[in-house]
Amino acid sequence: MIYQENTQAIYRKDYQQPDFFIDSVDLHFSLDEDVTLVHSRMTIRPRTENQKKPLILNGELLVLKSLKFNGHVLNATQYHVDKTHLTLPNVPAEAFELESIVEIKPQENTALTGLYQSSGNYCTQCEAEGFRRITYFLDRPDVMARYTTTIVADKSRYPVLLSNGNRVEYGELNDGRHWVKWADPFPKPSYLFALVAGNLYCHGGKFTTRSGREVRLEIWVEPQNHDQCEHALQSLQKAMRWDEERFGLEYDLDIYMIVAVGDFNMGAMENKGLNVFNAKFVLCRPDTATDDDYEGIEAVIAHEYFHNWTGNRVTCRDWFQLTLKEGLTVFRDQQFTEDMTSAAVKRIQDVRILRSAQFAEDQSPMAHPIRPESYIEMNNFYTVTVYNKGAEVIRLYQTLLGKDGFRRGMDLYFQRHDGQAVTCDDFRAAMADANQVDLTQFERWYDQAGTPVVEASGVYDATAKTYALTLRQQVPEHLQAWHIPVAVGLLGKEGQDLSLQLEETAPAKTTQVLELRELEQTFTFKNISELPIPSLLRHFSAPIKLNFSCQRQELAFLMAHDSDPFNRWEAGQQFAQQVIFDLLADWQAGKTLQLDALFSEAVLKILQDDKLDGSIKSLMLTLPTENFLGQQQAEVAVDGLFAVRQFVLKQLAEVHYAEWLAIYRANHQMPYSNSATAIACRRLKNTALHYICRLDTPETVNLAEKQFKQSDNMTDQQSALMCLVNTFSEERGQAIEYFYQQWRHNPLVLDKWFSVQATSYLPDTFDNVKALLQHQDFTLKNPNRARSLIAVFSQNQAQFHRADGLAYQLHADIVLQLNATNPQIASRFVSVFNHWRRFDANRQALMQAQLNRIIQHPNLSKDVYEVVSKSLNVKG
Ligand code: B3K
Ligand code: ZN
Repeated sequence: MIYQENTQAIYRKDYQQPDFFIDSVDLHFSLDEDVTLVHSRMTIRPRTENQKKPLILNGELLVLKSLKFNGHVLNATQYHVDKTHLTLPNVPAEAFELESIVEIKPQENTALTGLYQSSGNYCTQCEAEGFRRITYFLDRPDVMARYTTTIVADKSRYPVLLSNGNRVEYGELNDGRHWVKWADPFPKPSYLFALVAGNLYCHGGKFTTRSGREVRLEIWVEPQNHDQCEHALQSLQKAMRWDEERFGLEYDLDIYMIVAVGDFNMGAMENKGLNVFNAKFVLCRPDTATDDDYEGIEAVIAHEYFHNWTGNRVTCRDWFQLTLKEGLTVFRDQQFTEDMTSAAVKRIQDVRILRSAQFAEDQSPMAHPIRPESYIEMNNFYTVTVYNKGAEVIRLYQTLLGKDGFRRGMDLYFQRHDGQAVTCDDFRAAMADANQVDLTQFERWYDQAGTPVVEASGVYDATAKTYALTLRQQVPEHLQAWHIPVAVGLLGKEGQDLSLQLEETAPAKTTQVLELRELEQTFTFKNISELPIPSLLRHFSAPIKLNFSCQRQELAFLMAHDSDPFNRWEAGQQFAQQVIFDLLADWQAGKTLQLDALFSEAVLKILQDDKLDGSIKSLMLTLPTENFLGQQQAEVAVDGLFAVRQFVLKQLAEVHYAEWLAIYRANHQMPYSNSATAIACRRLKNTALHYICRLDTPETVNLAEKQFKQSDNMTDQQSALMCLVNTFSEERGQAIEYFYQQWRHNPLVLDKWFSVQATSYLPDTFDNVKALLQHQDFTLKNPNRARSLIAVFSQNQAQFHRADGLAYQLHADIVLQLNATNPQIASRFVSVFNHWRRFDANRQALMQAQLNRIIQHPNLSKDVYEVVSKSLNVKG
């Protein structure tokens, strides 16, 4: 299904308003096993009077059957069709109606964009540019139309027919088919269009808005999954309530539908009134889904719901503005989760993702600002930079303006732009105007790629009782200083927060937000009566790298005392990192390794701290990942990092064995529930089990095996399986087989079975992955399954980056296969090679060879072409 792709870049600076608008579109789908007919009738209006512009509609993989202009059939000389457009050279300068009939083949659609089939049901994915694979249209977000949609299909095979808005009419035909007509009263861009047809079960509920309107909620799933919907429904209800309370935003239609499908390229899609979801983010039951799955579902349901205002009611003018809706909506879902669970735990998890994935992207040839300047394939820009760094940038507004100031900005944004397609500048202007502040310099967060680096140093003057903190940003030559809020606290000898005053008149606080705008600024705190230990960048107040040289004693102190839980965790991570890098130097010099006693003692203090919440404790006991550690190096020391990290884990397991066991036992008794307390117990217990199992003795294997067999929930079962998979025991193979037999008929759990094996750090992992590729249940056609094995393995640093390059070769083979069937997934997978320049010469050469092989492949999709050409730095 690949046609010769146009690999020309599109630039933000070239944006032009559309020449035509489409005010309304009436769609009619006739779904048949062989071909689907799409009939569209559009009312089109030129943007300006007397304009003489051709009408150029987007369309791909469509077979045009007929075209009518104001009711008259057009002959082939009156229009032009090519692979990507339908052009009408002469159209009048007033409103007209255009009617087309096209043929499409959803059952052959393996790219999963446009209209396609999943488990025999029909569904759509139109963002970013999939609608053009359904019918000819002005497929761009600044063209907003009112839609009506009629779906006709066989009643027995497709009893459920859904689209956006309200169901307005329905009926039956005498040939066994039936039809339903939907009308969406809200004008929307084409990327929010959705259609679903199939045999689906409805888990229903309701929500009463604060103004008293009753909204019907429907979760649609394949019938066998009927008992896995309640958590999704409750998550939706919580999100709806939260958005009313926090932002004053109410839902606007009488019905809200979510459909779970098994084959989906991403997490979910916020289509107006009819979200389509990857089943992974809907379905759960205690025995099939982990605690992290439950939290993921709540977050993604909330995210898509929040888009109804940030994305749908106010949408993007063009795709360069993607972060306008995504950064903002991710920020909103993060705040929601912080409120529903624990602010500190959520913040730590978000920062871990930001650092491991987004900071890495900033170091790669695909680095881009949150508002990119150009793209070849838009789908390549649904990135951690646009999403997660975008969310950090939104958080900066809130940190600078306060929660109330941020809310004032949001209110003004909706007041000004409801129903419009706007830009990031419009958002920034609303924030500035509502708070009467100047946010000109703030635009650099949108313009400049890269992670800002800030150096901090402090001077205490005992006589003057002042502490002067100097912050210096390292700004690359072609860039300018960022506007960075740095939240700061100072700790006294007893670990207490000191009261901080910057100016005589300003109120004293224990955390002050300093605004760094210049290359270098010094902030002086008064009345500091003892030498303080600074706690910098509290709650991770900006997406930067902060360098501040800290003694190990100070890190241990912060780790034990900081009142900011994020920084308490951060101190532990920095401490661990220092320890690991020192050991690495020893390892490289061939010396015997010995674990730092102060570090081991600091870990013990955490283990014994009864006041610490189990979730935080478990995060504090988790070492930085190999991926993250590798990023801190000029050249990733693949084997050394692996060896040293394993050494530290095993040492900690041995030295504190009694404590781990005590923690395990104390937390193992708790019966299953979905409460925060029970989740915290499971997290802590399973962290302990992982350490215990490092010893790989008959007793530790036995402990894991018992938990594996006896647990009544997937969190515990999966954790135990992961422990066993990393042992050399006989029980390992038995557990793998047992789990397979137990769950082979549940695709989402079977994905876990593949993933757990792909994450193993045993030396046979690559061979095992190769064998799993041949497994009867493995397929590249299903994105979840492909990710569960291939993407997961490619993140297993030591095993994927084998020095013989065999894993690279296998990975490239798979990328080329996927290139022909699902370019979006292929392009995601190939991105792991973006980091090739960060490795040693041997691995560089091996990865580069694979990239060269890929780029020479005929019929490369533009998705893959863009990533690989940037990676190799190919011009043109
Ligand atoms: N807006 C969609 C992502 C669409 C990705 C298209 N390649 C999901 C989300 O961010 O909510
Ligand atoms: Zn989103």
